[in-house]
Amino acid sequence: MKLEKYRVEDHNESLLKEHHRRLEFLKAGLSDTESILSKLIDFKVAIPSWALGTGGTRFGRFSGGGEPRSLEEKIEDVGLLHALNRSSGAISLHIPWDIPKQASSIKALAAQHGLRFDAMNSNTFQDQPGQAHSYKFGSLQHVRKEVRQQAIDHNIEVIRHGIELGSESLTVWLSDGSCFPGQLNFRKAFQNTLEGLSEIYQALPENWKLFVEYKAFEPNFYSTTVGDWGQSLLYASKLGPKAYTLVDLGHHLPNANIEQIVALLLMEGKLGGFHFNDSKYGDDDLTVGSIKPYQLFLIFNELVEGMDARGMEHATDLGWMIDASHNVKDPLEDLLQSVEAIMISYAQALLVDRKKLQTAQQENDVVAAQEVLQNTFRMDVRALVAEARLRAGGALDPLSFYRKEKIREQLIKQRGSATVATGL
Ligand code: PSV
Ligand code: MN
Repeated sequence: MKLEKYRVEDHNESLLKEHHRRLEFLKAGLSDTESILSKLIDFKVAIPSWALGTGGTRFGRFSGGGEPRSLEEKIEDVGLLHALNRSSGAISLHIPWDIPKQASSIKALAAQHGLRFDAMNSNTFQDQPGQAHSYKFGSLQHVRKEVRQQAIDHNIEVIRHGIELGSESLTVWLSDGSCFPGQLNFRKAFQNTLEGLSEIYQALPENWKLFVEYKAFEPNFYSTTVGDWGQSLLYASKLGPKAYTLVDLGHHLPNANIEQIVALLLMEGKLGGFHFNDSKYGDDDLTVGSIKPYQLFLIFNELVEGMDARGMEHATDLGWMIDASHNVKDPLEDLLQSVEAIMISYAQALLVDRKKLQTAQQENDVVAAQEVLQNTFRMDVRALVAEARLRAGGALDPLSFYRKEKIREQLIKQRGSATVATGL
């Protein structure tokens, strides 16, 4: 489904007056909005190919209809998001859920929508039909060499797919671990995993990065072999300069101080990328910013501060991706909300008065430091984000446009109401 440009222009026209009123009000209280606007325009968040269908739980899955039936349709969906918000200019594929049959035509289709391929994701947490060895007791950690080798070969194949598509990174998330005390020799599991990751690392092209994603629990509930940022950093440091830690917001133990983790990983030059989502209890995969928006802002605050301290390019030096898939919303509406939440937090973080904050910190003025952060967090920056979208050719209010144009209804008409996208 392709958006007619004039429909977006009509939509923008109808909202322009009110938009200008809000923007002028906001700008009146800010000193330099142009540099912030250009950063917002440059910032793109990758959409995972598995978030375009309704997510399921082990209790069931309730498809909303019109889900993409193929990789081509997933690319069309991300293209649609990008046309609306101009901030979703990349797609991240999971193999084997989305194996490109003909890489050149898939690449060309993505380019037509202005999309590039972000990190490739391997999958050694599920058994695939016809697979020789089971991952029931882990993949890279496995006690048997042939299982480890199968997992290594799979990751190398994922890299090959990625090269054909122009991707430049591989994210490895392992569900490896144990469910009961005594099941695993922790040291041997670590060493096997490191050995496997090293072989995968050797297969990376020169310009590629390897992201080692950690997760404290699920599907293993006693131990996880890449369980936290410390373990991930240990692997990444031993592997070499192309290996980095990837932070997924839902993968921590309750109340972890994620902003501090981010700050230290950045300081060490070992933060590679991000999986955004939100949660109340664990890896809930809810819409970004729907539960803990202040935490999201605090994380962005550290990201901006830490990246600036190292002279990094915000838009390109880290991998930015959403990783969510829940079961009640229209996935495209959910993704529009998630990207908006990310842009709002990023904009707010750019507006933090760093000098004032630093002075407050130096003077141990706890109250003033808190005021700096909370004053910024309470600022309504939506007009600034909308202005960036407008200048980039997107819709002033993507969600209302999506609803008014009945995009889901059109997708259902095209694809049917019983389609099921690949993924979890
Ligand atoms: C695991 O929970 C995870 O966050 C990893 O990134 C996976 O690749 C993704 O979700 C999809 O299942
Ligand atoms: Mn993830």
